[in-house]
Amino acid sequence: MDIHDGNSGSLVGSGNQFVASKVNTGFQSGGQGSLVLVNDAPNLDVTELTIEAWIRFNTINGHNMPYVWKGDSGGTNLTTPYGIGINGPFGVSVSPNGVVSGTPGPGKVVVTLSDSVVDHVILSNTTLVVATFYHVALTVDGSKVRIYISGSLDTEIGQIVTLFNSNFPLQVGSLISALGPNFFPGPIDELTMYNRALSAAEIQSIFNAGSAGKCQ
Ligand SMILES: [Ca+2]
Ligand SMILES: [Ca+2]
Repeated sequence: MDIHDGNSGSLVGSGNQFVASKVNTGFQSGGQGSLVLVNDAPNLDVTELTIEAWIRFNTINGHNMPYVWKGDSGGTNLTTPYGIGINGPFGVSVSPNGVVSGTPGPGKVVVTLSDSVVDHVILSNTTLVVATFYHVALTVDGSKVRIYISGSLDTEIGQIVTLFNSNFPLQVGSLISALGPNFFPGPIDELTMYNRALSAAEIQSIFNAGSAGKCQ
């Protein structure tokens, strides 16, 4: 897993594999508790961000299918400043003060943001389908939250929480907890995080690079 600033990830759990993917190979979780773990570091404590990656889920397998999560091992919303995944068949749940924007449904992109007091869950307008590669980008700029799918703006909503400093590790592909299912069933490729919101033009250009990859 390439992380430009040198936060190295370690493989946790069994069945981790690197599979043929969008740009050469990508990481694929072997199941619940099989992930890339990146320790907490100051450069992961951001107030603005972009998370972008090529993803493909091979099935709809559970409550949620997180592919990036910065919170506790069990997936408690108020422990994570940011998380992104694909919604499963059982909708979403938030804490008593939480806010849900959009309509849950299997195959929706689901974003979780929190300031540790309020959780804001945002769902994409578009429903993604199994066995298909999508480029998905989340941007948070301090006032708006946007989800781009395959280079085009899909969702834009007012930001209601300021991302807080979490001490939990970044979990890629699955939550650490053995309870589940809460893992992403397919390849995650070219995953990149930025400490600013990329522009629509920058995201379009990454999407257009396609299987050539943005780093080549
Ligand atoms: Ca790759
Ligand atoms: Ca931290």
